Amino acid sequence: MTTERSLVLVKPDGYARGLTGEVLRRIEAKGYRLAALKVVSPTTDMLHRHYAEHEGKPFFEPLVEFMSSGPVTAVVIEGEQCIAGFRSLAGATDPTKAAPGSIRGDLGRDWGAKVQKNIVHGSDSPESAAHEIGIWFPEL
Ligand code: DAT
Ligand code: MG
Repeated sequence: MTTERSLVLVKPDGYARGLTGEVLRRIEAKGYRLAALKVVSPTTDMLHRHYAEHEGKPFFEPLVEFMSSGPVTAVVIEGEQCIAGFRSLAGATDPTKAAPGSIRGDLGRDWGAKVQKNIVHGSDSPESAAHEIGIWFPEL
């Protein structure tokens, strides 16, 4: 079995609040390896490709606008089952419902915006991970 990789983003809210280190700490404490890491100001083209599955949904344009609002930290993490493992560390999409102990549950909240600002993104399947790593790390 090959070691799995996942694309993690510390979103503009997490970056602006100085939570990048806390997110990386949790990933490393869990035991995953940081295979690549950079601070990026994403283009709308990158974000449209990254969030293509959500095109047409009511939160799509607010999501792209939010993700364009400042730098993000993009990370490739590595380890057996790290895709599911990071989704578990991240917690539920809605930060109000995300369990305490998870990144979104401990560090996120509802801010009354049209899009949920929930600190982190993590790939949801090996196919998404390969697609997303290609967008954020074309050099890999
Ligand atoms: P996840 O990031 O947990 O994989 P997703 O892929 O369904 O969630 O959605 C992408 C992002 O869009 C999510 O992190 C926050 C936002 N979002 C999702 N559903 C939403 C909704 N119903 N209302 C507002 N924002 C939403
Ligand atoms: Mg998703």
